Amino acid sequence: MTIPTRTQVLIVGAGPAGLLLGALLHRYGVDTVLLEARSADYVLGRIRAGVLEQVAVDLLDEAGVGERMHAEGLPHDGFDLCFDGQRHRIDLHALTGKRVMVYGQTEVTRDLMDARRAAGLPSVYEADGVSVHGFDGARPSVRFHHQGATHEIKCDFIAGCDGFHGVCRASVPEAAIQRYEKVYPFGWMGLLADVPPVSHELIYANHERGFALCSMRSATRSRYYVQCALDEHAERWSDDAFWQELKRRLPPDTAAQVHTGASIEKSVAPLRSFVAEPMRFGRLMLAGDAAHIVPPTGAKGLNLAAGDVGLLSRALAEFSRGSAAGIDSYSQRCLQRVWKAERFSWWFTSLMHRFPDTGEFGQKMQHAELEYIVGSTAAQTAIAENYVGLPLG
Ligand code: FAS
Ligand code: PHB
Repeated sequence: MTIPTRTQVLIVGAGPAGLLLGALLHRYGVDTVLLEARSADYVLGRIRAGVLEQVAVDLLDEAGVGERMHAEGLPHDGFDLCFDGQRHRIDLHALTGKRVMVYGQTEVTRDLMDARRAAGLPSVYEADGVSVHGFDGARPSVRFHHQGATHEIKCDFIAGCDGFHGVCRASVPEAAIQRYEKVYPFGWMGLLADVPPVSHELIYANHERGFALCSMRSATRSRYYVQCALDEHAERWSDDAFWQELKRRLPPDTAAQVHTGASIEKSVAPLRSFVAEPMRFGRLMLAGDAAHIVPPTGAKGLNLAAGDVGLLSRALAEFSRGSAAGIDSYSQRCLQRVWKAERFSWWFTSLMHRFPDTGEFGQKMQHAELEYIVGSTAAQTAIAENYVGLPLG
């Protein structure tokens, strides 16, 4: 492949944000080049999100990559809250008229990569030493090394879709950016296994030993999480130790139905809430985890990334037709939705996890809120509205 020296939008990062942005811009007739630090296989090997909001489903359809998602994804009308050995269903569809789609981030990424390859759009994987330049003016550019050669690509905009540890946000002058952050005093240990899920819907469990989540990727592949100490390492846990701990955190009748088996993947993820403001710096536009992080409790990370690039793709297409209105309002419109998702993710994490400093009074508050929720249609509607996703605006 000949690497171009110029394009309209240079996308840094081939996660869901970068790939979906490239697919949407292709639909709108805007040229892009995609740069990714890792190999495509490495990106596909990362096991992450599992739940898509309708906004994300609609954007994937608009990008022309929804076929396999509709064929293989699992529409879910509700999920269970579990505490005191009882499961209580939150009926998303009855409360909001909406549902969510269970379809793994790995499959979303695969569909988007396949579509980009089929369209012959330039993508550079294993791009080393990416650096971004001139975004405070009208002629930004990106430099990188690839297969022993150094390249520079001039562009109209740089889309920083390079995740929390990427180079784009890190390249913004300190005085131009404000960060908000909360790091949680625990992590999630996740396990993926080719066993049938314990239930047809997700189960979020609040237990004295810690939070647990029963999720899935299909009718034959399950994804489970247990809250763990921050310094926990997955390799220190046998599969059997994981299964035993998961079962201890579920009601006995549910635990008895858990299908166990060998793990395909097992990893520990830290939990953090983070927002960088603003999300635009001249011709550098941040989207997805490059701009914000949520604890995965509310299943918002991937969905926020999709919402960002839904707004960004339209703004960049408008700019190519002569209007800067979308670009100028991008950051403010994204952050309105980002902060609401940050609040829900923080609240749901605070409700469902055991914190070292909760204390007996704090425990009583958690328990009282859970009991209030299961007895209140209004409280359940508030949860459901946020879980199915707020409008893109
Ligand atoms: P991503 O981090 O997915 O993608 C960024 C890409 O940029 C990566 O491929 C990276 O290699 C590349 N990159 C980085 N630096 C670069 C550079 N200098 N040059 C070029 N490329 C560079 N969300 C949920 O909703 N549910 C979950 O259960 C869940 N679990 C998660 C577990 C983990 C361990 C992590 C880290 C996140 C999890 N998330 C979850 C959130 C996750 O799904 C993100 O929200 C989602 O990946 C966001 O997508 P992107 O913004 O594209 O960022
Ligand atoms: C997942 O299936 O990975 C998943 C589902 C829901 C969440 C977090 C993770 O809230």
